[in-house]
Amino acid sequence: PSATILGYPRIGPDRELKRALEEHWAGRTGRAELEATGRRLRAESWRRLHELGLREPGALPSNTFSLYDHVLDAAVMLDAVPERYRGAADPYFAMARGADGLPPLRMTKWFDTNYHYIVPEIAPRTAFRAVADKVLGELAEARALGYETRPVLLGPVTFLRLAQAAPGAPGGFDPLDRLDDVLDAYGELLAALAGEAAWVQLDEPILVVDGGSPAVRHAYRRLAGLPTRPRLLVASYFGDAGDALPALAVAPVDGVAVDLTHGVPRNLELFEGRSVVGGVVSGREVWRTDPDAARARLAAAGATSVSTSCSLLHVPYTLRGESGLPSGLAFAEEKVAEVVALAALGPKAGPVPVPPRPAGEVRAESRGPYEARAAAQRDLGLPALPTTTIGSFPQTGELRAARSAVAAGRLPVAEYEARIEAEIARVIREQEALGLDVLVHGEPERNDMVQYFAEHLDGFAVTRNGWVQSYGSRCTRPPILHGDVSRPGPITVRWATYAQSLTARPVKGMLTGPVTIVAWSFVRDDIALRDVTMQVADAVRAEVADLEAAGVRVIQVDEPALRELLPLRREERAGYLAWAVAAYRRATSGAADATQIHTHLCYSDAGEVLEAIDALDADVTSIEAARSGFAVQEFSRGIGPGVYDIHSPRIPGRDEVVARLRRALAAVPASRLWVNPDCGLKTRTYDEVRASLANVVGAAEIVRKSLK
Ligand code: THG
Ligand code: ZN
Repeated sequence: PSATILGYPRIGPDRELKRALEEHWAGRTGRAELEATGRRLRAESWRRLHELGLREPGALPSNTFSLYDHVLDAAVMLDAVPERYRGAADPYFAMARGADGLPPLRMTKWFDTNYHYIVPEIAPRTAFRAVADKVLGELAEARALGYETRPVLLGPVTFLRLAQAAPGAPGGFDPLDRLDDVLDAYGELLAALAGEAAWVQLDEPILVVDGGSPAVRHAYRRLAGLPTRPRLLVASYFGDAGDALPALAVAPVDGVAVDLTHGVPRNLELFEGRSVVGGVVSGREVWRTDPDAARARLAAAGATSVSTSCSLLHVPYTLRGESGLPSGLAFAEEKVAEVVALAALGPKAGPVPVPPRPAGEVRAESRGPYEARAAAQRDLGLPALPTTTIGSFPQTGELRAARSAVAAGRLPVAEYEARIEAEIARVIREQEALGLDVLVHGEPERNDMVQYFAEHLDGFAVTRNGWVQSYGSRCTRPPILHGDVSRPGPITVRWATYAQSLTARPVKGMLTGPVTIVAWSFVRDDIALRDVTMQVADAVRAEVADLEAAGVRVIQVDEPALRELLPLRREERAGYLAWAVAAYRRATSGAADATQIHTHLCYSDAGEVLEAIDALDADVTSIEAARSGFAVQEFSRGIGPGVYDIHSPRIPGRDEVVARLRRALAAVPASRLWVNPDCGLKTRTYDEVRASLANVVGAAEIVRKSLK
């Protein structure tokens, strides 16, 4: 069989695109310099992929590069640019990031990955047309370098299903209502590509989520029925497309790509005689592929080509340059080599391994009832409407410099720790001066919280340069959870107790929850995710116990990724939420009733997970609410609806916060209402933080006086 991949990272092996973008946005470089960096990165990727063995015509994908996001690129390709952005100096970046006075389009998670895309906005009258310059440009660029590529386009059904209705669209309008008009534009694109490329790949990951069969059938009958077009490869990924395959198979598309990493989908026999691209090398995990299992799956699927399960966008570029990592890993380049090797070996019938099943039962542990805990916590001496913050304070340039200096051995550890203590002392003084009730140490010792815990737990490895794009120019370096997780010793206790030693007010210990730690890591796949999460929960539980023993009376265990791990398929969600809640409770239920447990979630449209949030059984939940009409009455325990939006530099007025608190008091009793910003403060400046928190504390005082 032949070898290919569905897509490749684009941020650059050394994050060259990130730097180029940020220089450009800062106004230090022009568009031409940015484009030149893009061209260099594309050329280098094709050269490297060719060198690794993707040599047949059409094996190399093109149009997988993006200056910001491939879904935004698809909107531009269809000219679905909302009118209000058209006058901006740069409409593309205005949609992505906003421009003076113009907020950006919404951003949300790309299926169940940690990548975020820009949500296109579709109106009943959006005038779609083909804008083919990017796709034709990349094709020509590759050809000039000697490569015949396969252009990759986001497919029409996924594009419309991921889009949102434009503001002002009539109620009941669904972007999918515009399918025929979008298909006209795809028809023009395919006609333009007909003489230029033998194959085009249309990405339809939506096929694995749920039916949408009529739209799929209709779309591909029309596109495959076009008189002038390249051959069409429809790519499904991120799961089992079995249910959607019959609808696709009735259309005369020329090939289908399927995710074979967790089994072989039903109904593939409907594609007999056509190309079946077998995605046996995971594009989103970092483990080496078992060649026997992969070959057995290729055989069972009747695959004619070997590929990755999805784009390699979700993994770092290469293991070269890394050290101290466990064996058995493969990043993007190593995965390409696996694809090439498997194609050379070919399929071979054999046993197909099944994914590991979770061990044992999940039981959610519990503490005493909320009322008993609230009574036991009364000696904390908190006023009504207690004020607090979510945990982080601004990270200064000096702190970041000190962290990299100590990592590089240029700064003695004792000197680094002294600087951290000085910063903690400063943050405590700031909070006392502001008059906050429950203080935090400010997290100066942490950069990314998940990275920080991974560095202090056994069973994790961290990379030197394993960056993965999160959105636009932003990246994370996901830790690799490869072994049994355990906690060799206390992690946060020394900083929390140091902070507590400086003040008579309660200091809140700050931990990350087990679900978020696994959601933002690459996780071993030899045992069930649930069982891995329980190991992490035990490590967090031990840290909670040590904090408590050291006299910390308030402990926050954040779970911002609780909703992120929600399975794509509806029928799997309840099962997931049950174990996610059990893991959180395992982490927190060892705490005495007198210890106050807080949690924080970074979103407000909790919708589907609202019950699960309640089931976490935290004494206090802080949640984003500043930007939405969040329903505080849904909570039966302490609740801190964020009183202002920290994602914007705007300082909230005191009266505005008073009004928010009064509105909240209409729905929750004063005994359960907390007063806090809607997220951590690390991305803000001290000036913004001081001014905002002063108004928050002032507002709480005013409202407190008017009680009773
Ligand atoms: N930590 C981790 N994963 C995450 C988030 C996180 N995934 C989801 C969400 N938050 C993604 N959001 C962001 C926000 C900011 C950045 C990355 C992901 C970011 N990164 C720095 C950059 O690219 O310049 C690098 C940070 C670093 O040095 O570690 O700003 O919060 N794990
Ligand atoms: Zn948050």
